[in-house]
Amino acid sequence: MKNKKTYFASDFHLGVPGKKESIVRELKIIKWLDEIKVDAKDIFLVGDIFDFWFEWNKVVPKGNYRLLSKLSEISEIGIKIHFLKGNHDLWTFGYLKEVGLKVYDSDIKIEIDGKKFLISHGDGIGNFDFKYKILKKTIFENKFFQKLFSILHPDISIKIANYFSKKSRLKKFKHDDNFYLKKLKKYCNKVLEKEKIDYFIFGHYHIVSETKINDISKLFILGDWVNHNSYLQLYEGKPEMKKFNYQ
Ligand SMILES: [Mn+2]
Repeated sequence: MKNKKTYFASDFHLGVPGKKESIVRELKIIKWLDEIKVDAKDIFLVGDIFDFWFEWNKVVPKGNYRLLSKLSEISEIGIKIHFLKGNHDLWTFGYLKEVGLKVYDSDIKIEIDGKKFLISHGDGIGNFDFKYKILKKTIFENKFFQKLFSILHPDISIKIANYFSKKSRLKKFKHDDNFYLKKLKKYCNKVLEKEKIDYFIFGHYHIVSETKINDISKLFILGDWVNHNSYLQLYEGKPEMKKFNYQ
């Protein structure tokens, strides 16, 4: 049983809505990590772990110490931790590697337990949200704007970022869950025209969902840890959506 399982979770959004609530959530996540470190081989953090993260050349944001040190401890005992950038925490430039995480800039295609996975934070995929896609390409992922942002004093830039991050969260879910599910299913089907994928794993939408795409393929949306405490467990190629019960 030891170190046989793979775990997937996303959207911790640490930092919001305020310090107090965020620390409660952080401690809950740490309890979960302590529980799964007993049998985990790989842990995939599928984006938006931090509600806002930005790294300057010589400066990282305060906070999140407990989670970062727990992740470091876990990686040191030999569990691989994979960190996919989300739309809230894409500005990491090396520090998280020091913590022991393997950081990915884009989607992961990987084979685990003989199954083919496509793992993605899930923002900006599929045939919708065109405005956001343009914004992401031209501003968020733009080196020039990142440089410009980094010139400001961190106390000021973090304040600005938090303002926009709150605003984007309020605007985020224009449509209901079914709208996104339908669009994501369509996206999966399109991918399947070109290659075989057993399991699609997405975060971002704060929906907990296990959806059949066809006889072989399934789509899992990981939910979040703001409302759901949800995660996916893979054991001997069998995926299972679970919820962490925190006393
Ligand atoms: Mn997101």
